[in-house]
Amino acid sequence: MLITERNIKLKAGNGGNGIVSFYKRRKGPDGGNGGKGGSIFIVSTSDIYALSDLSRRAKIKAGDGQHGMTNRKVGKSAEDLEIKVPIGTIITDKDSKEVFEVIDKDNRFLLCRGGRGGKGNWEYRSSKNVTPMYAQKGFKGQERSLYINLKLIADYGLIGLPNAGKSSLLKEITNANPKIGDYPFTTLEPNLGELGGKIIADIPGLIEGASKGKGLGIKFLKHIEKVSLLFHCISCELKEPEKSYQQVRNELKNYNPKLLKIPEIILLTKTDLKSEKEVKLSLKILKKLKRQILPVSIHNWDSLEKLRILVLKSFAVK
Ligand SMILES: Nc1nc2c(ncn2[C@@H]2O[C@H](COP(=O)(O)OP(=O)(O)OP(=O)(O)O)[C@@H](O)[C@H]2O)c(=O)[nH]1
Ligand SMILES: [Mg+2]
Repeated sequence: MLITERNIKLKAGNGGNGIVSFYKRRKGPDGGNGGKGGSIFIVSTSDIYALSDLSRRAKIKAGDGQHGMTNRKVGKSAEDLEIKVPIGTIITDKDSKEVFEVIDKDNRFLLCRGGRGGKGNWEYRSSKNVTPMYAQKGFKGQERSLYINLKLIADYGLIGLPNAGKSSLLKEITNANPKIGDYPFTTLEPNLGELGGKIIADIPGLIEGASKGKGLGIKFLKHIEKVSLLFHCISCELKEPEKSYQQVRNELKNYNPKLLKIPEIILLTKTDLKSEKEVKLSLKILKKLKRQILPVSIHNWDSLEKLRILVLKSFAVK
């Protein structure tokens, strides 16, 4: 499943304590310093599914440094951790409001600094005090409470009336796992899926008046403003498919007329529910719109394969 949002706590390791200790015979101090706590780094990756590794963990903690030892031995430092996040991730510290953007391929930066180890009593020896009875505690590792948000810009959009089968298609052709229901407005938030490195957005169904705030779709139209191709889903259950088409186009136009300029392909969906003759009739009606049309059904593997190929080779579409 493509994870695009996550709340997570990160805690770098604490430094180990310095210790108080003395050489047996010489009596001088020999308490060693504590080791350093592990730090946490963020590393960028082009794997857009990387956040799913974080999904099972609400808190990630790096190890603590070891305490100092006798004979001036420094405690072992803990290993640093690296957290992989996809390029396009925005990390916000919920307390300090600092924002970290992961933009480039080779980003690696420190997010939580591990605590320094405390000094052992050997470090505190002086001519005035040859037997210091104190040592320093290790410093605390940095802790952050974060909101991680992956801003994926969709390449393609799935649009249409509620219940047209948009989410079902996204589920079939990508590894997204959206909610599907036999009622309108099943999708409440856009779903994103990936196929061949392209991101497909499935937005909630649009209804008449959507551009004026009816239903849910309008506030999500911004997700498809920058797509290079729209898949306009029309269910072949509809008696007047061209009306459904115009309704949705009207809403696009009212929201932003530029949306009408985006190339589109019509998907006549749920073809298994109608006879071949009825499907042909719907196709004939829709042909008047002078768009490329693909009849599809989630129960027809061939049609889904054609759709996948269309997505993968969409540069061929003008
Ligand atoms: N028989 C059949 N049913 C389908 C097909 N595609 C979708 N459905 C069913 O149609 C209903 C609606 O599907 P969704 O994928 O949730 O539709 P949607 O367009 O995402 O709907 P909203 O999110 O409400 O806008 C569900 O009951 C699906 O199982 C299909 O090709 N054939
Ligand atoms: Mg849906």
